[in-house]
Amino acid sequence: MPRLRVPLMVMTLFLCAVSATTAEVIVFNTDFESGIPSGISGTGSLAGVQGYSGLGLGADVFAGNFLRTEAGNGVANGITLSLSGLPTHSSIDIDFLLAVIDSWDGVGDRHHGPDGFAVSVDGMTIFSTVFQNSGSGTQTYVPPAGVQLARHANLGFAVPGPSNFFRDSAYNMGLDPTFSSIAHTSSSLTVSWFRNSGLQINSPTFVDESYAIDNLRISLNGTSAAVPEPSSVASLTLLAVLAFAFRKRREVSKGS
Ligand SMILES: [Ca+2]
Ligand SMILES: [Ca+2]
Ligand SMILES: [Ca+2]
Repeated sequence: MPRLRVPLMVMTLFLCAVSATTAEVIVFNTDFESGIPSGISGTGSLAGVQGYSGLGLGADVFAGNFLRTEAGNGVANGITLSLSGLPTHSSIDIDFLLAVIDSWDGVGDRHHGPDGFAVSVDGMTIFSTVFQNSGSGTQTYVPPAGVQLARHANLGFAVPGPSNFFRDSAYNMGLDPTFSSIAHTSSSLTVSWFRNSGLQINSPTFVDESYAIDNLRISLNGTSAAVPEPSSVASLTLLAVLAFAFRKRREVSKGS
């Protein structure tokens, strides 16, 4: 049956295309404009973005409210997102805007700092750095291209008012490759944002640096696609055309 070879080969290719098809699926997405979504716990509270408003590009722009905390060091004092029931996947992307607010003192300040910030996935730290906004210390974080949205800018918040010590910075961390294609396969996911050193308390009521996140999005990579992607649709169309041609040829062959 030599005429069967072509359709069978095409069908095999098509099945391969379907089984190899993967998709990116967004499983969590918030801009904090409708409150704090379920799944988020910790010390964060909603705050107006003040001078951060409008910083960013495209869909990832600071606006309205973000989730801010002035709490101390460690995961228990940070912000945590917990998701469960995730479909099969091979890795995740974490997109978020980060506001580094007021007097982060970097490394090498004589009295304060290093003011460290970290992110963990399922308890494993994947990002750890030191920020500097103030007039002393140095920053260890070197933002990749496109990540930094503002640095040493007065964007609001400090109780004492604008000064060189209470400047601010803004970053689109989703553009830092650290937060793309993070190996992860579990059906549950825990992401924590937290300080891991520093935190300067100037009075019982005034913490002189804080951070906030906005436009938080979690995407899964390598999920099984329920709907064939365009390449598979093209294969399906090709298969249908060839099957039709094959049938026609067989009908002609029978008739002859
Ligand atoms: Ca917002
Ligand atoms: Ca400030
Ligand atoms: Ca400080």
